[in-house]
Amino acid sequence: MAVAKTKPADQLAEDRRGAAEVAPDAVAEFTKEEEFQALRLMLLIRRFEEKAGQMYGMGLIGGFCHLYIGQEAVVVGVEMAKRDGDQMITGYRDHGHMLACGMDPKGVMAELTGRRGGYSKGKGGSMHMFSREKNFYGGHGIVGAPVPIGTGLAFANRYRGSQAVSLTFFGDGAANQGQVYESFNMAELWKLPVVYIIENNRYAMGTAITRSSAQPDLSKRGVSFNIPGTQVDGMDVRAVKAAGDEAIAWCRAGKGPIIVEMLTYRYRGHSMSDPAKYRTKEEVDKIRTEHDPIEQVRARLLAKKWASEDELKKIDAAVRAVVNEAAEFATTDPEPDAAELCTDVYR
Ligand SMILES: Cc1ncc(C[n+]2csc(CCOP(=O)(O)OP(=O)(O)O)c2C)c(N)n1
Ligand SMILES: [Mg+2]
Repeated sequence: MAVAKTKPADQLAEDRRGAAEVAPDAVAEFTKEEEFQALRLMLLIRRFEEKAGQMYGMGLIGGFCHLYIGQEAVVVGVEMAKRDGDQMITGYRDHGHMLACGMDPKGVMAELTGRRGGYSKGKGGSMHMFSREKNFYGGHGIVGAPVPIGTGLAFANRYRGSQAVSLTFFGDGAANQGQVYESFNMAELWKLPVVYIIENNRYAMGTAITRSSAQPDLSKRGVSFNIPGTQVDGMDVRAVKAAGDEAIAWCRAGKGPIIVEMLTYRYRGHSMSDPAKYRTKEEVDKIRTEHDPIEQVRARLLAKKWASEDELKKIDAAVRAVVNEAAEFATTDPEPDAAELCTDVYR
């Protein structure tokens, strides 16, 4: 059965002058198993990020820390569409992507606290983690940088004759970077298997998209390169998965790159040091109450009687236990040995 694909209407209305409306296409409903899978993974990211925020406040995490709270449906829907071997790469708002790829929450949290058991041995921090095993290629602090690298991954896939697709994530702010368009040109010219996933959370640090972008419909950014694009309700994990399925199939069929603009929202400031004074509390509250990606799944599970409140509480408790265990590890694991200072360093 199909359901109407809703868009976060208020999100589009005032901020997206001239933007194309999201077509009310039908989006396939999730099976019971898919709803639970999405719920568990989105909850893991939400609880992990809440804990990271607390630990940052307690001085246990140093350096930059950009939380993904509010955007969970984007990476989870894409993860549900991807197959073994497909790669993911993103910017600095990256903890959700790592967890979605199956990286160990302990290793991610320990990297945030700068401990030995962290993915970069405690020397990389929030923005610099990788996992060849899980096909996660970072974790990049330079805005726009994942785009040429993700395009390079797609080139390698073509060159090696593999069927893998590069899932390259970047933000609305990054979409105005020059290197993005050099990458688009090469990707279409060589028909590279890359899905460009633009996480449009409406802000680049404190700058709203309408103040920075002449064309705020970012799905159209590939027009001059003949790269097709779609706009998706990035708060509805079902819509994200459906769009991911289509985009990945497009790439695997050898048709070249494709752009998927996910309309999403971050609830917290840009980073832990941002009080977010450039937007109203009402704006944030409205999205949280009307479009929260996790609440949407919970509401459907309850309405369909696929789960009771009690069962949902148990799932949340189990997820919290995993996150607490990660936090415990990240605060008891030793710091790297001083001798590590000069290893993994290019001279
Ligand atoms: C090349 C470069 N320019 C500027 C910065 C500083 N900076 C860090 S994040 C950011 C905003 C990017 O916003 P967006 O792409 O929308 O991603 P979001 O933070 O919303 O996830 C900027 C300008 C940077 N890290 N790299
Ligand atoms: Mg942004």
